[in-house]
Amino acid sequence: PSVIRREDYQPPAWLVPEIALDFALGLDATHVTSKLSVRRNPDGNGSRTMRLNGDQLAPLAVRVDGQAVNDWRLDGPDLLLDLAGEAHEVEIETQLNPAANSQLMGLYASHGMLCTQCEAEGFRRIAFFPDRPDVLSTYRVRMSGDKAAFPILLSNGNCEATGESADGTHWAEWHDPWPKPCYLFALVAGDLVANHDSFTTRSGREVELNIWVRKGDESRTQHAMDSLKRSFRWDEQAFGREYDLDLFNIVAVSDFNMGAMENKGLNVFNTRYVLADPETATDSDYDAIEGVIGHEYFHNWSGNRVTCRDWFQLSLKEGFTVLRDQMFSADMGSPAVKRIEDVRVLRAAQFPEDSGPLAHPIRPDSYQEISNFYTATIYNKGAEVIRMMRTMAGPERFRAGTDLYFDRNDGTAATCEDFVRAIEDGAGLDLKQFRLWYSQSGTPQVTVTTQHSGDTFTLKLTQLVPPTPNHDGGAQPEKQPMPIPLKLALFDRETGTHRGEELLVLDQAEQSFSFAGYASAPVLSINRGFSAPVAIDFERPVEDLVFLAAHDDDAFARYEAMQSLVVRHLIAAVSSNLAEEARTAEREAIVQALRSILLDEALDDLMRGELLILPAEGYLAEQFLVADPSAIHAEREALKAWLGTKLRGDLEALHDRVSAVPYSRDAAARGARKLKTQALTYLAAGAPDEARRRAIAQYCAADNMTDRQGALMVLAGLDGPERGEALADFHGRYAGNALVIDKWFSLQAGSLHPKVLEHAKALAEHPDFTMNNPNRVRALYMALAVNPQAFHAPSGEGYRIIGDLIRRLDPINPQTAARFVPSLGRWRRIEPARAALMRAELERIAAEPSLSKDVLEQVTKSLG
Ligand code: B3K
Ligand code: ZN
Repeated sequence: PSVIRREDYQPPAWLVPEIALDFALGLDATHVTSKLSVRRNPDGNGSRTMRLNGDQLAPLAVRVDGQAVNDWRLDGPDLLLDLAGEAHEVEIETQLNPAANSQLMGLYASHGMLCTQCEAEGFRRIAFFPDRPDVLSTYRVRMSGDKAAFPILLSNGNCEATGESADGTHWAEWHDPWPKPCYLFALVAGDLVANHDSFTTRSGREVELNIWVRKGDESRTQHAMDSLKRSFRWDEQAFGREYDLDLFNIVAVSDFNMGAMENKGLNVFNTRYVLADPETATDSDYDAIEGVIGHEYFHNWSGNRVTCRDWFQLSLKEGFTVLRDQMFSADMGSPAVKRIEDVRVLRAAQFPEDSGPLAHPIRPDSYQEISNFYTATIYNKGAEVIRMMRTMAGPERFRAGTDLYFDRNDGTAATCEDFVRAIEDGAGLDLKQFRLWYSQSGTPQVTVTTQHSGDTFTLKLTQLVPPTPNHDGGAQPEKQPMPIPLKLALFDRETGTHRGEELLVLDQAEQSFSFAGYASAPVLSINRGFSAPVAIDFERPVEDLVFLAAHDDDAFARYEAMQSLVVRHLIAAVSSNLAEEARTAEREAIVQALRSILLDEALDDLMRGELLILPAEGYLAEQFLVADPSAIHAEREALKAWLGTKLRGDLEALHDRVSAVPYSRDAAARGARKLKTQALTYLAAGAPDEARRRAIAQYCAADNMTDRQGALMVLAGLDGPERGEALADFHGRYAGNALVIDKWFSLQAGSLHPKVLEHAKALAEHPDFTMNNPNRVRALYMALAVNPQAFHAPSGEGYRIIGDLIRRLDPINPQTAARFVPSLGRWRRIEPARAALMRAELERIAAEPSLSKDVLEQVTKSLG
């Protein structure tokens, strides 16, 4: 397999300042004519040869400066052309079959509509072109097609002309004045209706906003539109960024490989991140829509106006834009709750990446298939790294840094180094050593020990960045210490208060920090707000955790204390070094802590809900060098049952209280709904009959999807006739609503029911299941892959189901298939019997004769 390396970067020999594309549209035959004005790059290597990337394209005609030529040649999928002069016009014709494009990259058909996905390397499936992000062009797009089939014709920028022909076709011409790389090109043609609105920017530009959906879906677009307008306003206020066109279009597509795509002026979205109403979308769905709408909009500056020089710089736009969307969502809702959720995602998705066979730095040094690098590391750890710079600089100075970054790099394809330098210069920080965060992979482990003598409290901190494989010759066996910003506070045990938060930067392997004036030993609260994406190892008395769980004024730290209390108990219980008496004592400590959270009147319900969440099994597994998933599952369920039994009265009272809160979208009502289902979850473990009764009542009374889905989730995990009845009712009620039917699949595949694997196999045969829709595939199989008791069934059947899926899906949609490999790739960290089964499954995949580059890279790295 060919490996692309960051150090091999060469500027392009030829630039394409302008491109004109002409599409004669048809679902199974689209004719494309591309006219490129090309110019020799003064900073290039001077080669006469222009490389035009292609992927399954055949050139029907090639013209240079108007003359047909035939001295072009193919180099694999690419077309090479020798050009003698300084500037030429290159024209190439190709023909595509969008209906046959099941990969959903390039131009494809979805429910009779045509749309594109070009990032990262999809444009080469549409036209021969130097498909690399450092070639920026202004685009003119003309498209024509049957007016009845494609009444709406959209592309980037502004529509400049439209017309009709006598043969029933019509056409439109679009022009985007902003130069862009081809990965930001988009085209949509279909029978769509819009929610129209407008936004006036701070300098008075009137922007037309449209959210385009299939007929019948328009009533579910208002939340997305409101989120879009809030995003426009927020980016002006928080980052000084204003929109730069008169039109902003969003199109919702139901067949889509990921969440959404930030094409200039024409964002294409998975329907999942657009459509919502209370009846069909949960509160989490609403939050996700707001976050993704914001994310794609914010890319207009962090991604489009300033783009990436090469794909190694992906985190330049993705890490920064994730940070921006996190800050936006925090400002729109509860910053405390948002921070806790973001850390939970990081720990669930990114920490395992960093400690597994696919570990890579946020700026990788090599890749085989770039689609495999749209990871939690690039996105979420990338955001954490920039957040640390912000923490060290403070908000104002950080803003000066980002202003400088946008100023300096506007209109260019930049690097992570450009970003760091702008923050250094604009914020006045020295980030020399900090750059290690870009090149070293692995989650740093910080060990804390404390000492108190006289009136001085001393903190001894050590850091260790574990070795990581980083394939293709880039292994990182030894790491250097990195600057780790740690926010901390020292609490007085008597008063429950502290003297103010401090920021320490640990930048050596080992360092001590002393604090004078503490006559009695304070309680340390460290890594407050999760100021650094590290794992903290701190042996401390249980009383201190109980104290912090009750008193810490930093919401994240309070959550963390609660989590630690549970994590350390479960680790001890799983490692079976807990005598029965100690186990009971520890469980009782957790009961007390949870009870005080249930009863604390100062807490809002959204935050109370966070504090009630038990650490995920995946996160617990991470705490072991080699994990036994059955033991973790059993201990965690046993604790849940214990809590459900001991707190039954409190939980029933809670369920009664929150069930009386009427539906609204305000924080109090959302908090009530979150707790409603959490109460049921604990009761289901400790008092199943009571839970069943309440879940049925909640299901029947539900006037919103949050309550209905929550109740159904609980019922789906329990036995009894109500289970089947409720599932059938749900399916019948929402037949035809693909996003809700996805939930129906997920709930069953993700359930605690002992027969979950049997259910999953039956679901794969259900008439509503299809391998051609990524949302449906993920609904069934991703839910299963992240359901520990199903995936890790001792028989290996869970592994087999996921392995079979990968092999069957790869020829249809390699990008989506490759996303399932990392679950099996964790074998080294799982007990030996299962590890062998997981490995065998990977080997079975590897033995397939013609694997995609995507799956092949993930499988070989996971085995290697
Ligand atoms: N930039 C796109 C991701 C494209 C993924 C291609 N495999 C969405 C986003 O991050 O906003
Ligand atoms: Zn993004």
